[in-house]
Amino acid sequence: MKQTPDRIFAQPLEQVPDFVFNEDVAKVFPDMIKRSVPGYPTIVENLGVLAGQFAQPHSVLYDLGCSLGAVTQALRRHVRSDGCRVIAVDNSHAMVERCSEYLHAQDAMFQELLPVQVIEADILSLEFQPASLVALNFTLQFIAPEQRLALLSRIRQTLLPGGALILSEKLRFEDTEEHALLGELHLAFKRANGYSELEIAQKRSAIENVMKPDSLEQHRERLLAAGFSKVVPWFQCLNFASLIALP
Ligand code: GEK
Repeated sequence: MKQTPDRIFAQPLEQVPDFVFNEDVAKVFPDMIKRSVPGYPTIVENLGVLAGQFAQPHSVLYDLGCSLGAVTQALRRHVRSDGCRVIAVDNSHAMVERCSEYLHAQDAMFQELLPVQVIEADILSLEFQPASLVALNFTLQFIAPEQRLALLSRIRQTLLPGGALILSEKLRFEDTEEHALLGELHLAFKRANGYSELEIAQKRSAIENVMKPDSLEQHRERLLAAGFSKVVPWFQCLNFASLIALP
């Protein structure tokens, strides 16, 4: 399927507003995330593969901050346990509307796909059901830092034995040189994907108040404080990484 190209920040803006997941973003999202997040297609596909190892029969799998449902689709491709169902949640109306359309189109075309419920809700006020897999694929970084521990603690409590949380995030680095180097290399990645200096600068200024990355050390400490027993990084590409957290 041809993806609509992301040109959101291509024209000079007098004032760059804070980034929001609105209709304009939802329209170009697959192109935007692929050209902005190094390793995104690999993370999404393998998140499905990993989920296949942790999913317990007859349990719920959560895709939190699902956007257009890329992770849910990977779960559908890889999870083979009996009786699982996916609950995909996002608080952006535009995302949820498109996500539901895509997933229901799949339902109409293929049989025996995992059932999916798409919910428009804030994950901070969601009542979790017992689950064997929770995916937070580049979502936690948009949650206010002071709310992150409480959310992770509730996710920990909802996880069944044998299950896992898979957490993907942009990272910051405590070593200043490492932070600067990986930041520069990320800019090179964006330029190589066709973003202009203007687009890069305007996107950065739109997102800086909205998305607050943590370091790997902060993630590990917070996950342990939330009650997880083990934190295992399984993927890193430049300043983007994904972790498995075990209950
Ligand atoms: C993917 N996982 O394609 N409650 C619910 N949703 C939220 C909240 C919240 N409090 N805060 C932010 N979101 C996807 C990509 S994008 C990452 C995830 C990115 C949602 C927000 O509306 C957006 O759709 C998503 O989290 C973050 O694998 O754009 O860098």
